[in-house]
Amino acid sequence: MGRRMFNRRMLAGGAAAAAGLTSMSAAAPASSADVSDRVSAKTAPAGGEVRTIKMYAEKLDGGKMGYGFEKGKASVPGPLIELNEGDTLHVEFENTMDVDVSLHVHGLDYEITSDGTRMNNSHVPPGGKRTYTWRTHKPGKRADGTYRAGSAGYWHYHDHVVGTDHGTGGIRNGLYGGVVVRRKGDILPDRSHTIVFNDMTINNLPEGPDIKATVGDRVEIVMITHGEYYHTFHMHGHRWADNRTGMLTGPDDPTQVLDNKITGPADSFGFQIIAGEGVGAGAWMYHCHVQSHSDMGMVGMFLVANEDGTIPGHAEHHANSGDAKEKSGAEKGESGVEEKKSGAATESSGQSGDMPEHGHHG
Ligand SMILES: [Cu+2]
Repeated sequence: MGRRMFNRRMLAGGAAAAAGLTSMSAAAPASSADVSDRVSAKTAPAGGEVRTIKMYAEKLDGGKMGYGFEKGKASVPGPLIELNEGDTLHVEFENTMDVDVSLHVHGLDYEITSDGTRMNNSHVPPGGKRTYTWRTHKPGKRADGTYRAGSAGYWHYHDHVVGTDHGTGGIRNGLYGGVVVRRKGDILPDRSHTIVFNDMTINNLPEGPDIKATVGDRVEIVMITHGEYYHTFHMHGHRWADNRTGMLTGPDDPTQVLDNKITGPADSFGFQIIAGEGVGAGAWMYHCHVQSHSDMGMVGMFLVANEDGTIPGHAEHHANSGDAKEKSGAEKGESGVEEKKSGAATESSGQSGDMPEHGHHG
């Protein structure tokens, strides 16, 4: 995939730059076996854009419900929404379901009319539409001289009315998704994946989705928890920092480096890792580390391939076992994981994770 992805990324990135779009991550250099080949990482621009996107709530097979940018394209999780500090997003939301639904966001600025709860009548009846407006701001100082945090961070959105006034039924059935707000200068990933521990599932699947990468890819994980339980998120062979970006700023940054983090309902965090850095290609597990939870299927694979597409040990595993893991993987395909290839929105608008280009303006 190396050569093809290289060209697609460069083309998409060029188009994005020409259009003056700031929400999509810029094109990354070709994926490389050695990250030191990169001259410098791409970074987020300053925010300040005003954009409008469409969002739909839809019923899906198996009793699931999902959000999507296009009709008929809803997914679980819903598509990742990316903003830069200072951006405003108008979400033209439509309810295609037969029950009331809403869109409620964490971490961003919104007026009470965009709260997405019954308490203030900001939900949407069947067939109805409503525009939710989310704003973000840069860090700064208040009039009294105190520091005001910016909006940058890993956040999320979810329904707040299906089933109960807390959206318990909506969340249980899949009405949730990730939000990333970046600060000017933040390093941009090559691609992002949203992983949601929801009750005893990952992304409402019988077992966790595969996350695919090539050695050297800068992969962003947006990790969200919902439902009834506390979990611990663990990745094999890769680590991150327990701060806003998941990355250390330098040798003197005292932030703890982790490969396991406790997470409870409505928590969210994110980080970037270089696939296979220092450890190479492989089928790396990620899972909840509460033993009974991982035994019940809260396990997925971070499939890190070499440039030639091979994954050491992985093929043998499949050949030997022909096990349930492979079967379920074939059934779910790649739809279970919400993936957004940075800078690729112009070439795969049908993909659930891409911000639609027509939604950008200003
Ligand atoms: Cu768990």
